[in-house]
Amino acid sequence: MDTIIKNGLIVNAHESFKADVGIKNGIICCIGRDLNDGKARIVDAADKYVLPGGVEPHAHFSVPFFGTVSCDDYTSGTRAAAFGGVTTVLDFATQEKGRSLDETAKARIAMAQDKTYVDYSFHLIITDPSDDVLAEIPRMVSLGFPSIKVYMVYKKEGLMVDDAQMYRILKKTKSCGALLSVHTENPDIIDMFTDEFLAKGLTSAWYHYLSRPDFVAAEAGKRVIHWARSLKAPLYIVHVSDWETMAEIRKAQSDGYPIYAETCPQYLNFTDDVYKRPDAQRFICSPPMKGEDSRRALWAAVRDGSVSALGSDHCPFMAAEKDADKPFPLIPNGMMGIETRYSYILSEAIKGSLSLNRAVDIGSAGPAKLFGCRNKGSVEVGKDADIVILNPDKKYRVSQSESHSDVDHTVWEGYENYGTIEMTLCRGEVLVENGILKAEKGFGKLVRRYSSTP
Ligand code: DUC
Ligand code: ZN
Ligand code: ZN
Repeated sequence: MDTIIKNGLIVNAHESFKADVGIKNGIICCIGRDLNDGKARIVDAADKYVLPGGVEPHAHFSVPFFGTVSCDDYTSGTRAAAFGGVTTVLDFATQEKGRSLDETAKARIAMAQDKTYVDYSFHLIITDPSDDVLAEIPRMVSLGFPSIKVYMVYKKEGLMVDDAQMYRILKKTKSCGALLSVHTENPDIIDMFTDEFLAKGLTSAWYHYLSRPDFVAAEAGKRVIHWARSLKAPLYIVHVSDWETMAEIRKAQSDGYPIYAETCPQYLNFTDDVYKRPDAQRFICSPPMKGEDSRRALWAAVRDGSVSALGSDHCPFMAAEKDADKPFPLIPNGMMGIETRYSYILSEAIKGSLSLNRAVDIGSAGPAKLFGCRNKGSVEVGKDADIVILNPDKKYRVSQSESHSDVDHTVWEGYENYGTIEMTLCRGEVLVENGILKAEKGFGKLVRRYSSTP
């Protein structure tokens, strides 16, 4: 064996037990008591948790948006991920209109190759679903990209697909075992509110929030769930932020439909109160944070398993861009979170808000399973040795000065995190140890993914 992690409490999505973990050639080769072969590097994990590396299902690296570009690229974004215990990141490859999915994927691989600290893949965002593009989807699934995303919003930005296009995409993804992700908001209603506010000179971040009332996300969510139900098509709703969408997803799940929910730490930790703060513009993201009723409903869904995955929706912009004295529709939408996502939910588990197994499920096993990362998401013989060693007794406060993204501020400043990640390993290699980066840029590999849907 190359490494043995000894005496820790292994926590997976559905079990916790004390054992040693043996690693050989990047794979977990055995799990048992008193492992030793006299040669392996020994890592003592007594009184610590041994967890699967986080799987981040939702990040936007170097994404052109609002006339600028999100400020983390594959290098800085995956560096922050590694410090946050994340060993696999899924971001997005957005189809330029007229371009094939194959070209879209190849261009994205060229951007990421040799640049990442952790393993990676991406969802393909379709913006121009021509017949040729629809016909490409099965091939992309067989090449290892079994997940497609569409926007029901960002109409003026040219990202949105219309209802008929979306229905056709859904039919296609269902037919070839791809999972369709969707950002659900109603663009026409948002534009109507936005125009009304701007005409009255109401331009602050508070009006970003008011331009997107709860029903804007819920109505779009209900529509797409309706279509998915009629087709019995698997559907993943990204960044669920409101109680009403969550209620609709629950109903579909209890009726037996494969409808999955992702939520994000910002919707679990903050409410619309943030839009009253002096730094409210830093919280401009879509969908915005909602009321306490939604926050509570999302927490209930996280606890009872109605939420399958936690995404960060990491899409950071520099403070100067967020703080610019501009009306809200011109402030780039997005916040940081890749470094805090997994540790936040583990911290909440240590505090008692949910079980550790649920935290591992939504932070790692759930997204690995849904998005077909077969070798990820569990501390189990045969899986990649993607492992986090967490000291549950050590607290810290999140601060920008201790963070590893390229962004110059964090909305998580001051959050008291219970538990400290002491080591992140990916395929048996130590990426981060006691706050020191050990990995080489370019260590991360493209993950070949497989269809997870029936
Ligand atoms: N919403 C954001 O706030 N940023 C990135 C993309 C999105 O949908
Ligand atoms: Zn979105
Ligand atoms: Zn997003």
